[in-house]
Amino acid sequence: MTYIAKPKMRHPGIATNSLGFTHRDYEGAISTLCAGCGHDSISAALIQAFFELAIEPHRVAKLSGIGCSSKTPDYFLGQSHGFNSVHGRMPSVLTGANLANRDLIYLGVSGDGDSASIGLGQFAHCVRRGINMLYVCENNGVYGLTKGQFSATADKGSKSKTAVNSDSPIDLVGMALLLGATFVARGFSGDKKQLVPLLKAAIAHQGSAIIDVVSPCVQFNNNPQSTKSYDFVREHNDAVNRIDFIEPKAEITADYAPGTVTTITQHDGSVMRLAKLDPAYDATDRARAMAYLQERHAKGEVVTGLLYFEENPGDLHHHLNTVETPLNVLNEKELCPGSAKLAAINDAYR
Ligand SMILES: Cc1ncc(C[n+]2csc(CCOP(=O)(O)OP(=O)(O)O)c2C)c(N)n1
Ligand code: SF4
Ligand SMILES: [Mg+2]
Repeated sequence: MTYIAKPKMRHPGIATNSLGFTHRDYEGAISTLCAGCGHDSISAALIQAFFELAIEPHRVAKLSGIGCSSKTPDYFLGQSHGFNSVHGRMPSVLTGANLANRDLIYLGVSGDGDSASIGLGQFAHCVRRGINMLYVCENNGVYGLTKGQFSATADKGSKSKTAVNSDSPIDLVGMALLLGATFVARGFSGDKKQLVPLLKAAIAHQGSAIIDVVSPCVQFNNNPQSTKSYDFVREHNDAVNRIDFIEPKAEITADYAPGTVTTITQHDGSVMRLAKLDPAYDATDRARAMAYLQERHAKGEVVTGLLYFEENPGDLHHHLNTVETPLNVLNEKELCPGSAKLAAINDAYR
């Protein structure tokens, strides 16, 4: 069975958010993934983030490719728009949907095979175009769905249940930095306390937000010699900061020692408070972030936290100067104003 509906019964005293929605209103079908799969923890973190942000589910469009990770949008936000595309092709479908209707909140869910192997070109172009989206890569270093072959994010020398990887890894975080993403973070499915605020801040970000989430595959890549196992990440996690996310209307209370906290206001008025765990780390310096990642990777560490952030990001609509009205509600005359107008535009380029 690939689809199990959840029972509709709920506790009468269940907590609600400011819209009156319960946690259940942000859930989906019952997961059919392996018990203990990191991807299920990411789904739970997404449910919590959207519930706490009190976003109406119909305002969200969730898109994915193919893989265990790409199946997960079925397990959260059951009342949102959803599109399960072809392996590695989610970014172009998301780009098209975003161009047609800028009013939705776009959530791309992908795997390391989906994004770094077959879909690497698609990933690169959608990041460099600055699509306003949250792109989550659920990174286990293997193709879980097709029984555990190494993906392009597997570290050199890392061992899965059946093989040793001899290729150099692709780091999607490093690529996202290089390609101009304006919000770049890495999380760990086993650290919900860190992941939920990162997701919330990325959803509020009005630009291209990429979160690579190390998400162990318990079936094929959770053995002690794997660098994507629960134990390895717990032992080698270098968290550069802890983020607090405060919504525009919420009261800001200070409970950090001065000098260790950076406060950043986002475009929508929400505030991120960054408690620096590594005082030398500056999340607004792209070049430094890239160098830091390389240095720590060479030492065998997995850097997590908010790695780079741009306060006024701009997005593809901003770059293209499109109209505020979503294109999908414009009528034919507005979309195609006729040959005289076209001739005038062409003349302007002569
Ligand atoms: C065009 C195409 N090529 C290959 C496949 C076979 N296939 C399905 S899922 C998958 C890999 C999934 O890996 P990943 O994106 O890392 O997701 P995971 O299952 O690990 O979460 C592959 C190779 C496919 N479905 N379509
Ligand atoms: S095969 Fe791996 S990635 Fe797929 S559901 Fe099982 S644990 Fe998760
Ligand atoms: Mg994978």
